[in-house]
Amino acid sequence: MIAEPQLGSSKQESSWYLAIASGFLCLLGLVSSALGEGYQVIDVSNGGTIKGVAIWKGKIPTIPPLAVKADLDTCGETSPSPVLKVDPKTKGLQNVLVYLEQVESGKAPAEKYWLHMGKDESDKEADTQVCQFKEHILPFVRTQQVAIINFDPILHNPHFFTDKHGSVFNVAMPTPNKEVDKTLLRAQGVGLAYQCDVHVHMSGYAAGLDHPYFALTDAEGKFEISGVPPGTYTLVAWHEGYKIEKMASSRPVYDEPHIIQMTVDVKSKGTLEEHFEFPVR
Ligand SMILES: [Cu+2]
Repeated sequence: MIAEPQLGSSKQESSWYLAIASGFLCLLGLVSSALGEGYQVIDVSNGGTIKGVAIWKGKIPTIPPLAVKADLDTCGETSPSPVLKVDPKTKGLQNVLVYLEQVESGKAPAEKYWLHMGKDESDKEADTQVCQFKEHILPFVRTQQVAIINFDPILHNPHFFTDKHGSVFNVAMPTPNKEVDKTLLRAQGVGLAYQCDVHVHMSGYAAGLDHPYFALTDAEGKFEISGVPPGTYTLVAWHEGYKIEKMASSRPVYDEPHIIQMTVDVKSKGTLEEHFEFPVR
């Protein structure tokens, strides 16, 4: 039996383990990108751009607010549902994760990817809300740090899971404005659940990717991915399920995500425009 690297307690040991393991796979001539270390940062001077919009077609469902079960004095009795945000004017759908499925080399990832919890009283422009994750969908590059901060004066407990529902990271954050940085190598793939253990209405989805070619649609459904090395890729547009199938431990369990896939051919310095329509069923 091979011991699984434990993150956190022996980071250095894990790094050595990973370095040795990926070196071994290279020697065998196997793909070494299984853990994200295979992505190579290169200078992309001739990169193309993929941009476009995600649109909600048909009637916009009304999603009821979620009941709050703890810290009602701070959080209120209900919280707006985060699962479906459609701009009534443009029908633009927010929080669609648009990403390239596999990229071997390209632009550098960000140093950190942020997850904010609670209301940032010092920054009125920050679009943060009490007892809510600002980043309901949180894509990040697995080799980089995820920086987590809680602005609220109450305990939030962000808890990340793998695609097999194993626990990746779980930390109590009782102190307002204190940043915790963590590398979540084991969080691999799209649609990985995360939640606050204290508040059943606080949940979201992380996406641990090996490369930085992804974007979230904004309030009008728009997205843009730039600096893409010329080539043929699979482009995916992912949106979470929004229908509550059942409740489990007072938490809503939603139906399957809505996924659109297509092949795109990115030309040197070219711009592709794509239009996604949701829902897909
Ligand atoms: Cu919480």
